[in-house]
Amino acid sequence: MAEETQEPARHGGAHAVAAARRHGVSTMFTLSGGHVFPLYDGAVKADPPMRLVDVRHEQTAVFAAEATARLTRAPGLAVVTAGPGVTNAVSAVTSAWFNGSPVVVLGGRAPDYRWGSGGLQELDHPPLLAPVTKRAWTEHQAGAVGTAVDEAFRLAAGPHPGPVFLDFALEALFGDGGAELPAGTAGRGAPAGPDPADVAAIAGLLARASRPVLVLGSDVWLSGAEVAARAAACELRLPVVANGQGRGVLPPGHELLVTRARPVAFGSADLVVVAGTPLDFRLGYGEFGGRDGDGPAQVVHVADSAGQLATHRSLAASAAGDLTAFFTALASAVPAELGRPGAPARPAWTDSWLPRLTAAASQAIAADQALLASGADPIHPMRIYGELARLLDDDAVVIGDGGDFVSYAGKYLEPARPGGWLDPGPYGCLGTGLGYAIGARIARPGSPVVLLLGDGAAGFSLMDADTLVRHRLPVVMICGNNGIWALEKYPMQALYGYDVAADLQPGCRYDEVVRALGGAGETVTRPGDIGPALRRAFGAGVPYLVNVITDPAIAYPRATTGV
Ligand SMILES: Cc1ncc(C[n+]2csc(CCOP(=O)(O)OP(=O)(O)O)c2C)c(N)n1
Ligand SMILES: [Mg+2]
Repeated sequence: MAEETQEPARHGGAHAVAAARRHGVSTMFTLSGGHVFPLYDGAVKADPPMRLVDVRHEQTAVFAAEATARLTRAPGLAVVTAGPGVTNAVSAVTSAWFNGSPVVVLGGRAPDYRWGSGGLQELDHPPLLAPVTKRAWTEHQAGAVGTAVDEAFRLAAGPHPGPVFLDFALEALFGDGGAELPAGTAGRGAPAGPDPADVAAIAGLLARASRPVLVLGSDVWLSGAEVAARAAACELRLPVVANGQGRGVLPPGHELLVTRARPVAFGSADLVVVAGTPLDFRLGYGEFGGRDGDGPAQVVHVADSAGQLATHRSLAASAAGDLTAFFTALASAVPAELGRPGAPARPAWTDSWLPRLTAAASQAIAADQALLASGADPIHPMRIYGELARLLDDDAVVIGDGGDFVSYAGKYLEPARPGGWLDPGPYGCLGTGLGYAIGARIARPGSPVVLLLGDGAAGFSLMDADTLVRHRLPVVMICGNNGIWALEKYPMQALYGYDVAADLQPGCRYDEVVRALGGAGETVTRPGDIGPALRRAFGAGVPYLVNVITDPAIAYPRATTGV
């Protein structure tokens, strides 16, 4: 096809692509199907063309879009074909729903003119997607596709962010939408700040607290409040426990970072202020205090929007609205409360509570060192993290997909910067790995991307190492290969005294899978070989899987399975 004769496309697909671009989208993650061809044609013929990354499972496409959203804090885009393309995407859409990730999923759909006659993949998708999206609907008119996609992106990115699903009747996508494509950049309204009275109430509680703790969750990063949160914590000298993508808001070794002193911090606090994360199972459902004769703690919940505030437990106070505005206001409101009736002239917690937590955190970190350097053979999984921590750049993106293997990482790898740690979040869906790695590699072209895979987790998405190879996306993959589904095997043994359906192939060569797909890798069985293998992986410049055979007898010391 001669370029000079190429007409700009004007079908619904071209309108959809132009509208997505207005919202900053530069990559479309997808798996092919005839129902969505106009979206590809629109991407190819856009000026400049939109990058297409074609993957091996729709779930991977949506996970990649979600990783983009979680790392860039701008909406990600996935395109899936009608019927099975959409249903295959559902677990990943649900993960984005639980994580509050702005993701737009555009779906193909059987034509309206034959609806009800048994067309290929004729399924009404929105009712399936409605419970796990901010909105799920169908656009039927070609001329309205651009407006509908614009609306989808606005909704996805608005507070509280989340996935949006939109499918198009075949006629709408293939039909003529007109010559005028959506243009320019979509403006974003400034988010509303919290009610000053709510901030004042929280400041009053803090000024009167003896043993407060501030919890910083993923939404602190996702809403761009990490600088204000750090400033407020430092200004008020509040001990901080970090969660999810909030990890790294305070760097490792910071005197206020007491995540490793969690049992004391949560058990003995008299006030816990939780910002930017739900009071879910990861935070003991918001029940704090009560340790060693201490009374229950008062709980404050702060969220980016009112709908996110906990309703399952009573709160001493709460605030909803832009988190940057919240932290900025809090930093000046607390000093104003000090010295008022019932409040000391200076914060009560800096004398003994903060030093107690700092000491407990340092002690826990010191106690890890032996296992992080473990010479045990078979390999103790913590030795992998001891080796990895030495090689990680500050701007690395670390992704965890697995059971016990990733629990170790969550506890012992402390990210240097916020946003760089991607776990599946509260939906706990195995299989995020390759999709997150693909999205991360594209969103952070200058940063090392490390994917930690349990051997069980690897089975869900490892075929997408092929996508890494085809699209030249070098990622370091580390498989913690214990030959079992450890996070299920040990709990089942504890409950029943035996286990079933919990064994995998011992020593399976997942590195050979990646090699067969065109990448590289190796298997490591001795602790001293881990470091050199990881160095080879970081230097390889191609997708590389280090398959570390670990000791299946080691179970992560877990207080609860969350069930
Ligand atoms: C899609 C999905 N299926 C099943 C589970 C239940 N599950 C949680 S952890 C786990 C075991 C993971 O095994 P592996 O990845 O090998 O890590 P290990 O615990 O052995 O370190 C399973 C099956 C889940 N969370 N998600
Ligand atoms: Mg395993």
